[in-house]
Amino acid sequence: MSTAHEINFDGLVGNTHNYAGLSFGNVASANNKGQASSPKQAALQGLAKMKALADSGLKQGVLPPHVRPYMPYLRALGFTGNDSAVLNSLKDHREYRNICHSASNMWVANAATIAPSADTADGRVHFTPANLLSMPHRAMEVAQTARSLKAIFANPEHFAHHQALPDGIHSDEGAANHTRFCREYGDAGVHFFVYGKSVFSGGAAPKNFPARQTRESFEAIARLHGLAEDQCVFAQQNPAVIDAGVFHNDVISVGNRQVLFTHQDAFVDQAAVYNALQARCGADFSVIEVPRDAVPVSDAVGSYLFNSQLVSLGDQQVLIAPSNCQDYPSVQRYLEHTLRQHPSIADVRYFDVRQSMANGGGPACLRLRVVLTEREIAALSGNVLLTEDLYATLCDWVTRHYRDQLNPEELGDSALLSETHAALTELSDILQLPDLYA
Ligand code: SUG
Repeated sequence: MSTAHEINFDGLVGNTHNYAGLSFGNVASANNKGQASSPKQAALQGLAKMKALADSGLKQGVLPPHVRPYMPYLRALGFTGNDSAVLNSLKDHREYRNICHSASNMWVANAATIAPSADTADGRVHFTPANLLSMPHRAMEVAQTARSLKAIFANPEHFAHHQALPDGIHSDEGAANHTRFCREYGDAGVHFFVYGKSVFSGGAAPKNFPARQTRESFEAIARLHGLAEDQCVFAQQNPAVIDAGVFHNDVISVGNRQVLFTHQDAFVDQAAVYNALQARCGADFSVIEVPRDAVPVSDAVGSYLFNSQLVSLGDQQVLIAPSNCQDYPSVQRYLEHTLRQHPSIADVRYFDVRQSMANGGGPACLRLRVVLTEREIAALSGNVLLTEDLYATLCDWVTRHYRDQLNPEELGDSALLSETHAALTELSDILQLPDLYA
């Protein structure tokens, strides 16, 4: 075993952050459709969370936003002429306008699934970008996600990159449905893959909202990453909670090291899921289960209680929760009176990420966890680990380039595309990643 660290790489919010109601099955996205957004506040809220975690002694990375509006999408659909002409045509194509401006790439928990080198057959860190096939505005993230990951994790001695999975049988939303359990981060881990439905086996499926992750996608990823069978546990989300707005498992569960924090209604055959995890992880694995009588699923979805980050500080864990949890009495009671008593939880800290939350993205959606050894950290490319300096530079960059407010009718404005180009050209210099963008 070698010393390894969990690094949270957070998505830097892009300058077109807006509320277009694009995600069917995501309650917040539907409820806030058409509201004005603040890209500047959204990005600064995200950076403040990153800074606070870095200040606590955790390693924190940054993943860059994508170029939006995404012109290759529009050109592939037959819109022609120069960029202004293409954007001008969107006046009569509101749906395409909204899709190509989405800043949804900020939720990097959906960017990829990752296996650390301690777990893989060839001893390298493996990355599979998510295909995000269930939503058009998300499916267009794949090319840039793959490019960004290859730019940062470039060294082939340590990092292996797979292509996104090929088709709808393998609909894949990445780490939002994946948790790795381990004693120390450098130990071999157990991969917990949670899916919404199985295409081949049939069985239970949600009735109203889509199941965005298939079992077959995670089986393929386990094969690609060279994981042994006894390192994997597959579990199905309870279809009833998908229908209640739990569109990813990270809306109802979070895990870290040897702890799973979850809701009583999260999985199909919950007792069997716990037993399988216990059998693979060993005696010190534990579950903190929130009973439905204490927190109903509707409050879990509204507050995003489980979209918290569970991070290790020394031997204890700290819950990094969205401040929206303070608006729900049941959640507040649970966190302040029950969870704080738990021997493995040292603290609960609240963060205001309301700009992201209004699109259904809490603290955990904004981060992609990558476990790296010290040698692998030394092999990273670019200036992507958050320091005082990088934080100050990024805050200044956001303040200069981002709008305070973005109204839905401003989407399609070609000035916004020029602002994106200016901002991202400078960002690729700041992050010292010259080939970041095409
Ligand atoms: O895919 N929302 C994202 C939120 C992703 C949250 N991620 C995790 N749970 N890990 C989604 O539904 C809304 C965009 C809009 O409506 O404008 C959106 O894409």
